[in-house]
Amino acid sequence: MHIIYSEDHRHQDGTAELIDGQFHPPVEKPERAERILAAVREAGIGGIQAPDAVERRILEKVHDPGYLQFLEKAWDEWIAAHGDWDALPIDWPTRTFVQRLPEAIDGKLGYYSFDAGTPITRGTWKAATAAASVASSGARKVVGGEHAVFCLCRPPGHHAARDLYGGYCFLNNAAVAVEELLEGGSGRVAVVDVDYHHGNGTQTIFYRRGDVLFASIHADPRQDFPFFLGYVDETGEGEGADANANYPLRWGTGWTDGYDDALGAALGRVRDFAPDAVVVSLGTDTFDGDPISRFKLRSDDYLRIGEGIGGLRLPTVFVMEGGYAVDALGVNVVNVLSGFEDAY
Ligand code: SP5
Ligand code: ZN
Repeated sequence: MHIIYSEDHRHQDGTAELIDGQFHPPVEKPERAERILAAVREAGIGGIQAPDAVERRILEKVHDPGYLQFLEKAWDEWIAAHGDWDALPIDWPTRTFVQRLPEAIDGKLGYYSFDAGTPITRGTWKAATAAASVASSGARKVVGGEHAVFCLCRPPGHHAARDLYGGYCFLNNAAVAVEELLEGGSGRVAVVDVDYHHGNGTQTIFYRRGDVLFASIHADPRQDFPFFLGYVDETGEGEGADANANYPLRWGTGWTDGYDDALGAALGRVRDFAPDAVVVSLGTDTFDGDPISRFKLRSDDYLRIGEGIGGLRLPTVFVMEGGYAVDALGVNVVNVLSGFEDAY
């Protein structure tokens, strides 16, 4: 399968991430994409191509125009106010507070975000739009007749909602791929999200849509980030009723004691939905050695994930999300893609 990659990902390179009350070097770092690129190249997964720029029109199908303008200008406003240091929010308009966009950059950061772990830097807009371009160009390849494509997106996207950033995500790359597939002639698209964290952004973007199924396997929101979405009883609304399926799993879950069954159930939902194409939000932070996660998958289990998805025999766009154990990141991603190709 073709691989789409942009070296502009490296412009997202924060100085610090707030984890457990302390500033640490960000786990979401350029080395991640470089390791994955080296591994897929060495494994001979397919040819590597640079993307064409995503159209603003597509970004505006996924995101609020005011949010996009904010992201594009946030860094300039931040350095004018505070100087050359990562921009981080510190106040939010939560329950009972008025939801009104402030003038000052500090207020805007809180208005458009949901966590303090996602630094905006000088290169954030450039890197985030490059990742969205990777997803857009990859989906267009599938529209053009390719059976599958791997979009090596970085920064990730599944936590980004219509007008919110967070969870290391700014633009929702998977949602961009969905919109390209729909525009290219797919009547129905299923998103399968196997990142350790619930894809709260993707879920909310499509929550009222009947033509897009969102199925996600993730850490139980009672225990882990993003905490406030990802429960079983979130099943969609309006036209989107019954087109949302969450499979939360407890800390410590491994392949045989929960993950395999949840994947089977999620893929069963996809089959019943009978989509024309699939977008996979591919996170490998479900790995046993991941520094911020608490599932217990082993490298071989990723072959099984790929085989399960390949068994759907549907045109598939893989969109890279999380995965922070850099030494195992390459083999885990390669295993998903080779398992898929073997089963397809
Ligand atoms: C795309 C993606 O995987 N985003 C994940 C964002 C997670 N941010 C919160 C991380 C909190 C880590 N807390 C556990 C630290 C272990 N000591
Ligand atoms: Zn994740």
